[in-house]
Amino acid sequence: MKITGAKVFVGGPGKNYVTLKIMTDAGVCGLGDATLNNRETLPAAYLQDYLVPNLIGMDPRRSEDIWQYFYRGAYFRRGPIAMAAFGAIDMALWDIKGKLAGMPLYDLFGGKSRDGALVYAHATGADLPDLMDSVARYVEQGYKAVRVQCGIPGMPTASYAVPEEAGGDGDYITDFSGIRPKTEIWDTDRYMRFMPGALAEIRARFGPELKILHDVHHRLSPREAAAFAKAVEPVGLYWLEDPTPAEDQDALRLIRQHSTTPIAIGEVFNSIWECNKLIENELIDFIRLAVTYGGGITHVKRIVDLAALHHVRTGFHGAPSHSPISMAAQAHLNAWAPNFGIQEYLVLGTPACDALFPSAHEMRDGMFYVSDAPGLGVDFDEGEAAQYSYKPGSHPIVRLEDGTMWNY
Ligand code: CS2
Ligand code: MG
Repeated sequence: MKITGAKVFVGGPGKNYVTLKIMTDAGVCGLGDATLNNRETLPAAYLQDYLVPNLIGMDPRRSEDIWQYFYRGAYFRRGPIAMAAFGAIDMALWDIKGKLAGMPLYDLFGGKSRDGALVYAHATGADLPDLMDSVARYVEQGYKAVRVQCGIPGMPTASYAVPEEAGGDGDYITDFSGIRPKTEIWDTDRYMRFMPGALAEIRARFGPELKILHDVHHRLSPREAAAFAKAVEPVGLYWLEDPTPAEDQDALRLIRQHSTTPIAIGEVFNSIWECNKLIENELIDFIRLAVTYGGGITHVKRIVDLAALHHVRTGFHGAPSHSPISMAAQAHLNAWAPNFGIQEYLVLGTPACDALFPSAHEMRDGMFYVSDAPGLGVDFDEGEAAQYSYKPGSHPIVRLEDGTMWNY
């Protein structure tokens, strides 16, 4: 069996999805997602210029060897751009594998460990009353877990994932107002003084059952993160996410020494080598790598297996920057993984998105039910895709009030 061709598409409704379609002489096609939010054209170029020409003629069933060929053959291996490109190819080859076998991917991994996978939604508010209304709306819709992000009194601009005005939710992930990013101003002291109390008020309002998650988004030093994690211990968070930049994996020891608040890290990582110490030393409770820029199913499944040995559960990244293709790949891993935790889920199901990526996956009562169709269980409508193209856009950048560059 041979790969006969591959196409790369950039664009989508409100997102620069990077979609890979691999064709074979068996008449079976596979789909992959190479969307790297904020830098979408780069994995697309890596695929088009270097990887697709080499794919032609390869046997699509040899997904492991093809992964090794591109990873080791790159020489300058790893990094989000390369791993997103490898990841898309890997997802597409697994999709083909499932279609050839007539089986949904979860069956190829070892079968289902659960029917429904717990998901969490993104509640946000310009201030605490606005956030409370947002949480109430998701609880009303049946969500059992909600991430909460709040405007901080006195903060010079809106903070991460927070609307400027009450009632908005906006697309805080990629701002398509051009390639020059907007600037967000951050002040840690105001955040540290306000947020623990806000989280306690949310717990008091919604009771002990609701799973409450909060994303610090890399903004604190290890010591500040330890103090914050300690302060919110009584809230009983489901997880505190990215409390401090985790390139310095050892920094997480300080948090562990001061708090039992569960820690989730990993969405900015792209290989096992960036998180193996966090997992082996049990410095985190959830690993968040995304199948897309985590190098695809083959590589991320290795990380899930390592995590299972160390009581670390999965909590795959699932921001709007992920297309329904990688969300489907993660949904199959979520159905199978013995150490599944939770899946981030921003409502992808707009009519335009469903028209571009038809699938039979289901979301109800805060649980995601993966399709039983062979392969990934998601399709891609090239006719729909023709109306979309790349739109320059970028995340904001963040500065402190004195102008110092900070972490977005
Ligand atoms: C966030 C992401 O979903 C999350 O946990 O950290 O939405 C992140 O802000 C974006 O992926 C950045 O592109
Ligand atoms: Mg995050």
